[in-house]
Amino acid sequence: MAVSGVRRPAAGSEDVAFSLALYRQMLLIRRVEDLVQTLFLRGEVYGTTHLYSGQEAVAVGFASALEDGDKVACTYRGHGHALALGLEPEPLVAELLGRATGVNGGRAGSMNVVDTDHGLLGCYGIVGGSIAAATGAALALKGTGSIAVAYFGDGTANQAYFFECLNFAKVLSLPLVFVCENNGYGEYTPMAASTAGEIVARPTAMAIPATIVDGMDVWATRKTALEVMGPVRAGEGPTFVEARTYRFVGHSRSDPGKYRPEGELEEWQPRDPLVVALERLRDELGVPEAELDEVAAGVERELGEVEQAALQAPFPEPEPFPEFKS
Ligand SMILES: Cc1ncc(C[n+]2csc(CCOP(=O)(O)OP(=O)(O)O)c2C)c(N)n1
Ligand SMILES: [Mg+2]
Repeated sequence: MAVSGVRRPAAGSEDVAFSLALYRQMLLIRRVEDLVQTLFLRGEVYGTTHLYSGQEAVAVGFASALEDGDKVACTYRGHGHALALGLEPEPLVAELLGRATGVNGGRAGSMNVVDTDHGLLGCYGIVGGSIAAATGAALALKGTGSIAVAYFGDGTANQAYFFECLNFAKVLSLPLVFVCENNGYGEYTPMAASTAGEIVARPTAMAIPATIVDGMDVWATRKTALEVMGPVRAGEGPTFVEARTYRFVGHSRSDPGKYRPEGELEEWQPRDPLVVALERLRDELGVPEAELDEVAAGVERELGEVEQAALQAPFPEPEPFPEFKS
C-alpha cells in the first residue's frame, strides 16, 4: 500500500518510521518526475511540464506540518506539492496524459492540477497567481484556526501580486504562510540578474516575520514549518519563509539548463534532498541498508503499476462545443 502524502502524522512524531515516510515521499516525487520526463519525451504528455526534482524537501517538509482544513496554492511546478498533500501518483500521471482517470478528468494537465480533497486550490501557470489565490483563501479562513500557504518562486518576488498580497495580508492580519522556493533561477535568468537585494528584506520591510531555511533538508523544512505556522494559526498574522533550494533539471520541457555556470550542478548534488535524507537515515538514525533498499524497491513497483494504468486509461469524451449567443 502506498504511503500517500505525509500529512497528519502523529503530533510531534519524529520517530524513525515517520522519517522513513518523509524520505519515501520525496523519493516517490523524484521518481514520478523521472517517469513524467520519460513519458514527455515519448510524446505521451499533453502540454508542457515543469519538474520539481531537487525541491522535494520543501513540499514534503511543509506538507507534513499542515492540518485538515488548511488550503494550499502552488505554481505550475506543482506535481511534488500535489503528491506531498496526498494525491496518489496514478491520478496525477493520468492527468498529465490527458486521461479521463486523471484528477481533473484529463482536462487540466500538468500546470493546472486542482485537488480540493487534499486542500490544493490549484497549481497556477500565471506567475504570482498562487499568491493571490492563497491570500483570498486566507481571508476566508481568518479566525478559523486553519491557514493558507502560498508557494512561489524567487522570480515571483519581483511580480506585482507579491507586493500587493504581502501588504494586504499584513494589514488584515491574515493566516497566511508565504513560502518562496528560491531555486536561483526564473526560467533561464539567474536571480542575481533580476532581483535587487535579499528577498527576505521585502517582507521584513512590511513587518512580516521572515525566516530563511535550508530547502534541501526535509527535517529543517518540517521544523521551520511547524515553528512558523503556530503563531499564524493563533491569529498573529502572516509569516514568510524563503527556502533555499535548487532544481536539478531545466525550467520546463526538454530544457537542458545550459545557461548554468559550469560546475554549479555538481556543487549542489551532495545537497540533493534524497542524499541528505539517506545519509541521516543510515548514519544518524541507524536504518539498515536493506530497509532503505526495500523502500526504493516499493516505489519502483508502485510506479510500474502507475505507468501501466495511466497508459491504459481511456481519454475523456469530447465536450460539446459551447453555443454562443449573439
Ligand atoms: C504573469 C506571468 N509572467 C511571465 C510568465 C512566464 N514565466 C513562466 S515561469 C517564469 C519564471 C518564474 O520563476 P520563479 O518564480 O523563480 O519560479 P521557478 O520556475 O523557478 O519555480 C516566467 C517568467 C508567466 N507564466 N506569468
Ligand atoms: Mg526560481
